[in-house]
Amino acid sequence: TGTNSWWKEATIYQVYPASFCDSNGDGWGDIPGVIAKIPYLHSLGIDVVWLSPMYDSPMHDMGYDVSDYENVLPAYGTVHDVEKLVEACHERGMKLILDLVVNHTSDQHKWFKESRSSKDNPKRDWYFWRPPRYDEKGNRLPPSNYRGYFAGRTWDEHTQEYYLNLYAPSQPDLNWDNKETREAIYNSAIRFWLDKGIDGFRVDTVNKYSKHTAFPDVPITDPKSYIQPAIEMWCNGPRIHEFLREMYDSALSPYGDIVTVGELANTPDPAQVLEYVGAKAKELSMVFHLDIGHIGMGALADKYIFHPWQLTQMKSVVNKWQSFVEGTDGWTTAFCENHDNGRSVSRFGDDSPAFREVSAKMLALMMISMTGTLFIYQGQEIGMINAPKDWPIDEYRDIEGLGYYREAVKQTESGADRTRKKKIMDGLRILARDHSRLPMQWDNSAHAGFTTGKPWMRAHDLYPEINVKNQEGDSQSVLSFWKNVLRLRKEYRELFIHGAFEVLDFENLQTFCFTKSRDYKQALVILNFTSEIQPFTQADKVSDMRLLVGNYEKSAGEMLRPFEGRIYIN
Ligand code: TEU
Repeated sequence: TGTNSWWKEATIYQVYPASFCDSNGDGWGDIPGVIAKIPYLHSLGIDVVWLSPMYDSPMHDMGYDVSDYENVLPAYGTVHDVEKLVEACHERGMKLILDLVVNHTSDQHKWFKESRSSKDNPKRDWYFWRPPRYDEKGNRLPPSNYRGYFAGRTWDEHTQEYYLNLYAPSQPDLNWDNKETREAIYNSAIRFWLDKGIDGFRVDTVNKYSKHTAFPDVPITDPKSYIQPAIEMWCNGPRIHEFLREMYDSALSPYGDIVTVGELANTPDPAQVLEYVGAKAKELSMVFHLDIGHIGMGALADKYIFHPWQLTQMKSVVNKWQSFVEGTDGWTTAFCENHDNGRSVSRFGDDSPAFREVSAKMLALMMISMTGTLFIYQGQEIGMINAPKDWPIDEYRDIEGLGYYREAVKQTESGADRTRKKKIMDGLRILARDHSRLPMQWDNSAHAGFTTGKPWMRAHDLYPEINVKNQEGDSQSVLSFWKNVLRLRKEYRELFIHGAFEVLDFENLQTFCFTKSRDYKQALVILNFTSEIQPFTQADKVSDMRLLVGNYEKSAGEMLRPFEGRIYIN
């Protein structure tokens, strides 16, 4: 994790393989499809492709349930296809990173099948098995009262014990406390792919590998339920730094300056984050701070209840992780979309026809001026928006969203909470993970040009209007805008990628203004987050600056137009 590492200035593009490009008409995106689009990504200005899981999997959680780390899901292609993708990237001076999903495997992984086969199987201890408890009436209870992300604890009929799963029952948690398990993970999931020439990993659920293995009950915070939120039982656990340091030393660093970006949950304290990403820590290159995705979400079990939010929330989140790098040896990330969130235009801008393009460009201006490694999610570069509000729940596919929906239906039907079903459905329309998983919109042919077959998930109704092909020939399009500002980000890298961040006029609920500075150079970024005209409160600052870029064609005026964004520079 050196100071001048290549990955600091890289623009990384996340490909969600199921939904990107289908080359053979089976309705699923695939690796040959990704290879075909490498020239497109290159022309956009992308340096690194991050491929979400393409491993073999029963696909209960879209490949975040891996049944074989050393094979590729047949619908996506073969290991050889991934090797060809590495080559295609390297030929153009680009790099490829994969998703490392090693907190859990699928229950179809051979390790788990062995582990569950008997109590004395040599791999029994590779997962967390515990006997049941019983209440006064003799009813069987799980070993502890935790609520997982998608489910509770899971009973195994065969060996009459429970196994731990923080996510779905089909995603049993691996036991990292077992040295043999860790070695198997390093060999199978890490070295196998680094040996094929990939350039690093996005590391799924990076701070959940070390559990409090006595599994004590947590205090009851939700008296209505037996299961309780218990993130403190697995986030930043007792041995986590030992594990990550070992993984770095023995599996990652032997391959040189590869990049690792961890997905870090529930770690609000910057000092604690530095323990993961400080150069001296020798654990990870950087992490995703997920707070931006949480804007407008409920907490824990109320995740999918939408809460109207204020711009000051966004400002404090951005400010926190932008300022994080000042005076430390840590690095940060900049992103506002991924496969676990709704589309940024729909959440933070306005996706109505009048404003969706201008707000996509305004958000692009915010992103390209952020310190840290920049991540773009597929479709963000053309301003893709959430699924239409009138789509019924049957169009949704995500295990998590559907889990919340079914729970809400039960609560409403039983009378426990009559408004729950409506509240969750309203929330899913904005926040569901499905919105980002709709097929990539390439052109105006059937199914957005994503597939010639029947897509696994319905294409957006608006693809005839919002698609790559329309935008490629249009110098005013969202896509052309992104190309331009990604280039400017590199040209003024000292300011945008490395500059010191400062918010101006923090309390203003309509506009987000900040500066990026380095030595005597300064950029002033002005973003109107509303669909109304707003006063240009920073007018006095720009007399000795010039307008570098803005998202309106006609030159800048005294007032800020709806969703107007401008960057001035001295
Ligand atoms: O997500 C981990 C995670 O805990 C969340 O931040 C996630 O957004 C989820 O919705 C929790 O409520 C990662 C992957 O990004 C996600 O797609 C997987 O489902 C999950 O791990 C399990 O592997």
